[in-house]
Amino acid sequence: MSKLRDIQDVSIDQGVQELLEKARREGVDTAFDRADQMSTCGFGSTGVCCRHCLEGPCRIAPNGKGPQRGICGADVHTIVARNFLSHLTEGAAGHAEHGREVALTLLEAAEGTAPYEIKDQGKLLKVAQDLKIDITNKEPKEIAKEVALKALEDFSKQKGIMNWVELRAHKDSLATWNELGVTPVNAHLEISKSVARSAMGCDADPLNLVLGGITMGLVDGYAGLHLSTDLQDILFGTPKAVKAQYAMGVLKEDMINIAVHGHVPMLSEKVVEWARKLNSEAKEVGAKGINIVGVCCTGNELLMRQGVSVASSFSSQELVIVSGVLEAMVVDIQCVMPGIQAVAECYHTDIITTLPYVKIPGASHIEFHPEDADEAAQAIVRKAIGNFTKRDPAKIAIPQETVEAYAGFSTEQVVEALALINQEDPLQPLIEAITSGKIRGVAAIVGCTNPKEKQDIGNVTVAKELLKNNVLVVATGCAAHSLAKHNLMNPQGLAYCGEELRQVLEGIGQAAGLPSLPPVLHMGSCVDNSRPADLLTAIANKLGLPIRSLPVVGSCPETHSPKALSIGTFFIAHGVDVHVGVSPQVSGSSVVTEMLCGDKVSEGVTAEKVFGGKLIYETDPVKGAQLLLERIDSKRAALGI
Ligand code: MSK
Repeated sequence: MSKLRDIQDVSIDQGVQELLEKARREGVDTAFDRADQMSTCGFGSTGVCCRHCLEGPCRIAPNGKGPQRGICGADVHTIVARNFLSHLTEGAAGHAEHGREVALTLLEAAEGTAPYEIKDQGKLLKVAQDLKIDITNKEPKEIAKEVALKALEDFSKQKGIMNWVELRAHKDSLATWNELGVTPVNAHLEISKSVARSAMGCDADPLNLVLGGITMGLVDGYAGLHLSTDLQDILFGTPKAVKAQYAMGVLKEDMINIAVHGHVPMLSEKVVEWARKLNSEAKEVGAKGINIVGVCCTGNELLMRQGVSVASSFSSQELVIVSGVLEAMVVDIQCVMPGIQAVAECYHTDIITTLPYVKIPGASHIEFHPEDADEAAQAIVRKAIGNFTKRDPAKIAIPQETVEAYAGFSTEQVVEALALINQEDPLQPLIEAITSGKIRGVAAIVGCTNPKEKQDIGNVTVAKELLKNNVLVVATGCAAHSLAKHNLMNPQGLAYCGEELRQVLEGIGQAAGLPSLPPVLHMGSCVDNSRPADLLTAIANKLGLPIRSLPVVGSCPETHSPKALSIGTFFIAHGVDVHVGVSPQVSGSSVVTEMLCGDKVSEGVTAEKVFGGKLIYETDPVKGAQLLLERIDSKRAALGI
């Protein structure tokens, strides 16, 4: 058996270290330790293993020493490109399914069959008008129904382009995609086509396969990210600045703790509502009340709109249970480790799955459908209440540390803050700061944490390097958890900012009556990567420039999920350079690597030549940040600023 890492090498989060030590003491297996025991497969990690049919699996030998083609004759470039496309398809499908479920919920809310309000009527009207829906003399519910039906067309129409591409895409980016023939018609059609073309005996052209991957990035971006954010804001409210607490210390010994985990906010919003309503029942069993804590992106969704505390990002999700005070972990979709059930069986925690297509052996299942959301949420909260007295006092240990963080920076909230400086032209102060060099560029730090990496170190290091160099940083997903836990979303983090950036943050903050904006702006969950994209589109429109020419970059230092690859591809398709710190599993093909990572002087077709942005793979976060700064500077130079 491989040696396990010292706990200090697993995470830089003190609370995670304490709980991992406890888990090891109690003989509880976690993802961090399983990662240490898993040897890396040289074929899979370079993308050269093909499992698309039953002739194989086939593997291409490195350095020409062994088979150079699969049994069907596919060479390494076809195999790597096809595997890359499969990853992107999986990522896009996850987010598209998220979008479709939100659209159905909006439809049911509008028809009165699901118990949800329309919380942001202003956004509803704006989206409806932008979709060219006639809103004259119509009730909000009528308009919401038409918006929901427009959204559902993006999963069914057979001609034209997706409605949300027309709604949200920058015209120059769209012109490039149309010229290449990669603009999606509808999400399901494109995902189905992508699965079909990846099958044995279909698409064998690496370039064509990578272009298919661009379509998957756009499906993810528009049917997943933009559509989900827009409709979730309409249903649950557009986030505004909010203060909350992060880290494992948000668990409370004297309260009933319920973790909400996954991605889709329809159920978790109801769990929060019913936890408030059933507080008196919690007191009857001896608890002071009910404490909801967030994990992964469900955590981000509730944080952004309700200020709910966040306990854990992806890689340490099992350790929330190891605290011994978690009565229930409620999960929906994506990033839910099957391993949580085995951990829960060592404590009194109930794992509750809620969707018919996401189950875990041994877990409880309370099925959720929007129309009976209240009943499901009540049953979940009552199940947790029933567990409170089953705790084993000998197994309780809650790390003390919590960290204060400011979140809730939707695009609308950012624009509102800027409007306090220039009401007529809110984007102007930001553009002036970029043009003058006070803000050298803008970076979105996004994506995950990964059990095989030292948790938080990549996300935090890239952020600090960029902040030090006066780059404005926004964050989403589990990367936002890392940055919040390490004081980059509260005033303490201003110490990491370059002098000029700090002045800008203070200037905007003081206009809003605060000492400063936080150094990193939390824009939300994975699907909320639509928010930085919206901000970029607005800036590009204002300047009359394509997005590809702006000094903006993305970074995903600790990703584990194919969803991060499809989101990254969405940004590359706009001409934004994207850094990843974990192998995207394409290095087995020089051709595919060159297409994605090559520069302007590379031979052949590259993402940089076609779109103006490329993939940057660098495991060292300091070097990764330096490469991003170089890209920012070259875009500034091209603009003459
Ligand atoms: S939850 S996709 S680990 S960000 Fe969105 Fe976190 Fe990555 Fe899942």
